[in-house]
Amino acid sequence: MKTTDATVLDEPNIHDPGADAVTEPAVESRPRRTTGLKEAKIYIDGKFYSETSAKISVFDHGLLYGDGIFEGIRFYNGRVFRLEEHLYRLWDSARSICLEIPMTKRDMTEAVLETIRQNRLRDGYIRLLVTRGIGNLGLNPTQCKSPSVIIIAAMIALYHEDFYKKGLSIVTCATRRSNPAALNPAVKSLNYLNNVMARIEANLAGADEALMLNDAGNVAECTADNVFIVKHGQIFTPPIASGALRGITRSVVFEIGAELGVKVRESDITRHDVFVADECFLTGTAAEIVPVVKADGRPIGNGKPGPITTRIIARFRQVTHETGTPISA
Ligand code: PXG
Repeated sequence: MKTTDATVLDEPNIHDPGADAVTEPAVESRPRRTTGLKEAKIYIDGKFYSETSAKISVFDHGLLYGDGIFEGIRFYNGRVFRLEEHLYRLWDSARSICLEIPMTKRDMTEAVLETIRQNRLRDGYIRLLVTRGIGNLGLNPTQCKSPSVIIIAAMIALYHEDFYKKGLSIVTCATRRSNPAALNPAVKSLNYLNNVMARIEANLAGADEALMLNDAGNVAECTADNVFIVKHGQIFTPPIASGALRGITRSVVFEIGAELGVKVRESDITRHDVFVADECFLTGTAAEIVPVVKADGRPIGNGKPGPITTRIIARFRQVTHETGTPISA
């Protein structure tokens, strides 16, 4: 598949009534400009489309069965952060579900970079999906002959600085992290309904995030973020076997901990451990590193972001701005 000669198929609507207008075409009920960009160009299978013309078939098993995989990637200051690791995880997800990604990692890298270039962005977010492709209405994927690759670049809705300064509240939810013997949560599949259900629980409880436990009752992670606690100067996070995703931001915390001389260890964590922690924080591509100051109504530590969390956030910001795959050709 060629990725370098991609063209923009649909010109942006030159009669666009403007950003504040709410007029929609009669058959379009989607919100417009969901990328936050005025003239977004979305990559589908080697070509670029405008936001309103970027479409996939209703017979794509990604839609019919959630049969597909995804990655959420950030770029900062003209560089894509940890792109190689995201692609490795994507390829692992694909292998696990017997999905053959129809291009090489090198072509995928170029497709991601070209999508960012086409959208003239230096800082933002990439949603990369590979769907099983078009099949019939049965779930058997053997009819799906050609997987689709979709790359969406968006402006990232930056969280308000208060979010990082004041910290979040989390609640334990009843929805468990899926058992690895069912759909292994290590697969970043297009079926995220389990996490969506957990997120709804947090919303209904008026909390910022949901803490998800595994079948053993230990902490696994939050709905789109890994969990860390700090106790007696050491950092702990649940192991992958607990159901935690092998988060890329999580792995950066291990590196920063080593740099700062703070031990970071994998260990089973219970709700009790969270309640009595000195500090707690979450990590994920979208949220980056964010302090947690309340769990199930209990203040964590003194109810304010802790000193180790604050140091890690500061170092993380340097790392994200100084490293990564350059976007410019
Ligand atoms: N846990 C889960 C279940 C995730 O899906 C993370 C942790 C954090 O991993 P990274 O590699 O990002 O540090 C994720 C991340 C989004 C979005 O909208 C991202 C994720 C999941 C759902 C939504 O950006 N993935």
